[in-house]
Amino acid sequence: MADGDELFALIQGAKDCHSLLKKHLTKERYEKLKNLKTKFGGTIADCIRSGCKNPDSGVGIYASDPDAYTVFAEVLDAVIMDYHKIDKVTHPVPDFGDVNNLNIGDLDPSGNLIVSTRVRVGRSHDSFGFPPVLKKEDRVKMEQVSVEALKSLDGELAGSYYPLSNMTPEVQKQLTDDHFLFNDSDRFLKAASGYDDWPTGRGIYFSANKTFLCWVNEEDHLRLISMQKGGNLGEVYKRLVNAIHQMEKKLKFAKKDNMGYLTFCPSNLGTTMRASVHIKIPKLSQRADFKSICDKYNLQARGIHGEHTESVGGVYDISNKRRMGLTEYEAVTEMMRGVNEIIREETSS
Ligand code: ADP
Ligand code: CIR
Repeated sequence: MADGDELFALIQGAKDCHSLLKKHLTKERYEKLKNLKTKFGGTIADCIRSGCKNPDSGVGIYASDPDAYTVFAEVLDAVIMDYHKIDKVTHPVPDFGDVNNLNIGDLDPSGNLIVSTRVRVGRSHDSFGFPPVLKKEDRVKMEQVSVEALKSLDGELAGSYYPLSNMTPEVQKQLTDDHFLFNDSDRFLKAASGYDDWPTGRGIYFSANKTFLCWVNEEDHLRLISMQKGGNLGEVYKRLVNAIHQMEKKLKFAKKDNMGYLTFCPSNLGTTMRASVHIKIPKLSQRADFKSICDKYNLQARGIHGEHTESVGGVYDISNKRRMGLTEYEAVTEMMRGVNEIIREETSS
């Protein structure tokens, strides 16, 4: 495996590379960090491997473990401030709003534009590192602890856990095509050790009607997901908040005072929340100002099979881009305002 100096030489030599890693990992910073180790044994090489091997990365750096956010703060803080557009690494205490009196409803009562709505958060066990420092036994242990907590969920969150190792390729493909399940096809995550020991320790939990799901040991230790057909963001958000509260009674998650919840990728820190719609915008998406409208409302547009995929038939995944420096309630309402504007533009053009 390439060591830190080799990786750093790769990124320094990369032409036409616009990642936040390249921008913020100066020679001086690299020299200061190259011999440090986190309490989980993580190194700067573990953090930058993916970004150095994939110069077309947008971010290019992952945290080897929760402690990396302290030990490698010199470079990670700079990336975090740049990505989340904040002047100081700071994050408010969690605030999900008053879920019984939400000012969030159906974003598309006509049912013509929004195909489905999904809100997810990432959570990390505070006693385990992230993929580059995990061993097979850690993955198995984490899966056990996570599944035990998931099995205690009740009401509409009650469901079953399906380990990937027991799943037929046909079922796996169907769940993936239907947007419920992850796979091992992200080359950025792969280069960051995200698929080591695959499929050991990985699996999916879902409720009977698949409106609440949890990914175990995909990019993050846990991804809690609420989703349903149509545009009722209020129902989706409320279900997710209930799941988060129930899981927090069972497990201790990694958090840092000025950063909120800690995740493998610095782009997910803070609220870790991504609220998205799959929305039909054939007209707006062809307009030259589509990107600038998304930027203006702090939205991100993705293809319909997830990050780094393409749109199919004018359907886009539109979500909040910022997750840090604002509360959960602010993140979801930022997305709501932006999607309302996207719908206004699409229907008036
Ligand atoms: P995340 O980082 O939130 O996990 P990805 O971009 O990797 O997101 O997408 C994960 C999966 O979730 C993909 O299958 C994607 O199609 C699906 N997905 C995302 N948003 C929605 C949505 N609003 N409706 C249905 N599926 C969605
Ligand atoms: C990259 O740097 O492009 C990949 N490591 C993925 C980053 C994920 N998040 C993002 O852009 N929001």
